[in-house]
Amino acid sequence: MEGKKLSCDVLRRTGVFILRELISTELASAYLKKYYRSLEDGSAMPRENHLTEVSFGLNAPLATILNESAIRELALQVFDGGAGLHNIRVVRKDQHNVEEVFVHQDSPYCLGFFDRFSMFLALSACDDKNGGLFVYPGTHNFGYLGDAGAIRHELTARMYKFVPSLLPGDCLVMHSAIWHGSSRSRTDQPRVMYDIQIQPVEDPSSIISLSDRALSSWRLRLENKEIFSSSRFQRGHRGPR
Ligand SMILES: O=C(O)CCC(=O)C(=O)O
Repeated sequence: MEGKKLSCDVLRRTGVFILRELISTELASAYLKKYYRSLEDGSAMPRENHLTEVSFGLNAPLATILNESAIRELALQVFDGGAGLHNIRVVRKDQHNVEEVFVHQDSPYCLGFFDRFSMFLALSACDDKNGGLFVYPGTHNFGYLGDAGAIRHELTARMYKFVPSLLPGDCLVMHSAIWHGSSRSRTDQPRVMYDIQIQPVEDPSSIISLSDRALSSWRLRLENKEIFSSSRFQRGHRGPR
């Protein structure tokens, strides 16, 4: 489930693949500095109601990662020349938060169709000690489970738990329906990674095209409250925390 070259076959079967050295350590370190500057100047903001998410807009300095050729090429490989962006953010643990994130799927928190992968690009070392992600390979094959929330411990207790150790520049590609979480950080070493969520460009929830193919004409540019008169978001249920 890892290498310097993507195996689409392994990725599709296990839902997980680690690309070693997707970007250079120098580039990862430049983006880590940019991340800290963005927190200082307010162009990236920790999100309320989420333990680890830092949000920023597509015009923010941190979003230029999308122009890096290694990122584009990987996205195009995963989606056969037609990738779109669902969302981009940073997820981090540091002195402000070291807590565990419960086992969950990301799919229920996303829009559009279900064929989607996160490219978790490590800007710092990310491992079990500093609260790195762990995943249960193959669990995306169960599909969407019908609700959002913490998956029962009894269900994963006897499953193979994959806890990758990532170095700056490594990238964990993970299907959004995979059951995953992260443990409590036991060090003062920050854990910082991008989450670049990619999908077929034709998915109406794609916000930009990462290929030369156009976005769907079915793209619905409405806010949650413009669509629903009552929904779980409006009742305050936001994300896996
Ligand atoms: O940052 C983490 O440790 C987990 C984040 C995550 O899985 C999520 O937000 O869906």
